Amino acid sequence: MLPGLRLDRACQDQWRGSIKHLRPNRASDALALIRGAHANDESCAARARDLAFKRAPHGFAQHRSTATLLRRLWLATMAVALIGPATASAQDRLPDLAMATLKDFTIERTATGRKLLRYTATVVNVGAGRFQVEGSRASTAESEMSVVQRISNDAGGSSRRPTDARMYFAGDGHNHWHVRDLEQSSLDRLDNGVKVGSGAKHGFCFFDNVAFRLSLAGAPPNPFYTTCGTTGTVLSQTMGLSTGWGDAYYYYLVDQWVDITTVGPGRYRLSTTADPQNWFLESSEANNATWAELQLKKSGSPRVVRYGPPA
Ligand SMILES: [Ca+2]
Ligand SMILES: [Ca+2]
Ligand SMILES: [Zn+2]
Repeated sequence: MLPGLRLDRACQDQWRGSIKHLRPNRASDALALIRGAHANDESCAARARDLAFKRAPHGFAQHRSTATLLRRLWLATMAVALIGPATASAQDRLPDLAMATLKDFTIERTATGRKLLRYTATVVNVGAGRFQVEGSRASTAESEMSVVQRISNDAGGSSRRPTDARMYFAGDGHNHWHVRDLEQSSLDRLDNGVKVGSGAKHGFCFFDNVAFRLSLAGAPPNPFYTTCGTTGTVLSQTMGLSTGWGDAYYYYLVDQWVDITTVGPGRYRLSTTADPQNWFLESSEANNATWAELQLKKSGSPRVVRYGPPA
């Protein structure tokens, strides 16, 4: 069996386009595809060879120079057939975003007379797999990057999944990359549910900076993701949260508040939701929000009445 042969969804994504353009029995098409496959991920190469061979078996036979290749193709095809069922059942290891208990509620009165409810929110990954997003753009003429989610599986492979999420650089006085609206907060009246405010923060630069639950299977003992990228000119940027790790936005950070200038004393619920637009695939989409019920006073810090479910 050839080493490293594996089928996964990433391969299919990677080669679907090329394979579609393969003309039956055109060895040149198939050879071009195979050469490309060799230059890429070996695990995907087997898949590509297999499909190329199926489309152009006679074409190959006409090429004397491809005799060796043909033998390899047979091996690859057999190997794929042999290990196909096992690897086809490779299970995705999905991340699971959730919010840790909200804390550090404080009131800021600004020089311009505004009243801001500040708080610390921590997004965590409690899933079996890492949460990884990959931004990319064609050139620096594009100010934003489109974002794919990379999903790992238990066979050691991974696949890429397109999303509607966007990445952008700076914008909040920070020279780093942000994923827009990874979290969203809402302040609602407790008695009638009417929304009275929302979180001001829209840009999220995240990485492993809070050890949240390292007892989870697959949680690395040390941070794996350590930056969200500080170079504005790059064409691609990866961000992520490992299993068991979290990323905290502390109450004193830029935009980490809800404006309550016109909100009177009383009871309110502050809710924060991870991935509110559901751009990212997770093992559970039902645990993404947490909340705290607060007694807002005329003056002084808010009192926490009770907490919603933590991650
Ligand atoms: Ca979740
Ligand atoms: Ca989601
Ligand atoms: Zn920032």
